[in-house]
Amino acid sequence: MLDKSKKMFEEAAALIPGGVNSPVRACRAVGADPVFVDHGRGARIFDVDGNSYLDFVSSWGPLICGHATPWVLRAVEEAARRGASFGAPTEAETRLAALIRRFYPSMERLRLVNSGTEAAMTAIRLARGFTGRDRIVKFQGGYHGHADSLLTAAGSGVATLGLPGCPGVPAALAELTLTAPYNDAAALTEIFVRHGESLAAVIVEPVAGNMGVVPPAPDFLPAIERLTRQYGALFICDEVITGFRLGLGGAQEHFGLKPDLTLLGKIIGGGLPLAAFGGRREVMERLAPLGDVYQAGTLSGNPLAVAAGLAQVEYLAAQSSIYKRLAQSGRRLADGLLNLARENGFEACANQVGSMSTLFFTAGPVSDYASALKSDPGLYGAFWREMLARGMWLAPSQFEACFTSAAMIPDDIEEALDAAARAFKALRK
Ligand code: KE4
Repeated sequence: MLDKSKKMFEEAAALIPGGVNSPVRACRAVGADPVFVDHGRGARIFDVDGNSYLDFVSSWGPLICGHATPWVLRAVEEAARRGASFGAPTEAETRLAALIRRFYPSMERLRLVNSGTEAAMTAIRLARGFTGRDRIVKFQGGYHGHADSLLTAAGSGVATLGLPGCPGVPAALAELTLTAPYNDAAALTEIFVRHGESLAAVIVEPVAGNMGVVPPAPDFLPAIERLTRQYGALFICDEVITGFRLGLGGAQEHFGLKPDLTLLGKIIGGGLPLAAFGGRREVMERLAPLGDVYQAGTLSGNPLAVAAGLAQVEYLAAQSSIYKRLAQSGRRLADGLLNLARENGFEACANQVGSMSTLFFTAGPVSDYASALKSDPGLYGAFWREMLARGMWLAPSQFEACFTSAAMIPDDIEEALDAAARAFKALRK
């Protein structure tokens, strides 16, 4: 069934640590070997052994409209004919920046980079440079890429692999990152009372996606906004997942936020390596060459990635009814999986915001990292394997988001729920 994949995995493992170029793809947490992909088309992904799956990973978020969309393909092909990279500005970068700012007016100035990690790393450096302060605050289970300052109590692959921390990050640097439980405004207030004058920034996923999906409590994001303003720290809103996912204006539109800095990624690259960071003009203009905070990149604003991102975002802007469909499919999937789990006698709860959701194998509720950790990862792994065998491609980790895509039709969600019904029955034995 997965013979070619197994062979490719062995070959890869002889060259690439763990056989993968990003740890969370390793599928270790779900007791499996990674499945090698041959291609994707629309809502489905096809492995090298000819098996097809409904794709609920969406490349970890970027493919909100599914695989190989005609509009992205056309845009990338046209751009490639003009040359892949120039190391000089192109007008398309300005067009993408303008389109982003149209939906994220808080991003008065912005820069295009190649990954969410790069965007987050630079936003932290910029906040430290602008405020002259060194400490930052992140939340346990939050993941903002793998920059040194952001690996403390990180979610996503760090949580998936149960890594206690990260050797290689100097203690002197790690101790400048303070953490609080997600959704705990009181704990954050305590940190500000004690350290407020030395805090450069608070960085948060406005809807957590890297401890599994956890929505913000009503008082949480307003508390971050209020405290950062009161103490002169910057509010960094990490919308790498939620940007153009929850709606065209992301979480800051959904919750009425005005961050000092915002991170975007994934969807704005249309599947190619592109991310962005931006915010208040006086902060962003501390960046070289205007200011003295340095950030750079050979392939920043790369023409192929920008072409893909423009095509994707322009499509979403023209088809904004997509978001209503995505919210309906996200709700149907989350409710359906939860009902099936409970009908089959499994302790479970589910969180869902728009097209992103997580079924947790714990009674719940899951409102932060500590409660997410009460999930049964072994049971999640068994469920993942049963679903894979029935043509469903789920995130190989309890601590990730499940995404519905606009390429899915209601029958696809029903197909997934039928597969889950059979998977849960198989697990009951
Ligand atoms: P990248 O450096 O992986 O492009 O982005 C880092 C990042 C920043 N902020 C948020 C909220 C993120 O979710 C991410 C990356 N997400 C993970 C999965 N949730 C990427 C998957 C991987 O590491 O392979």
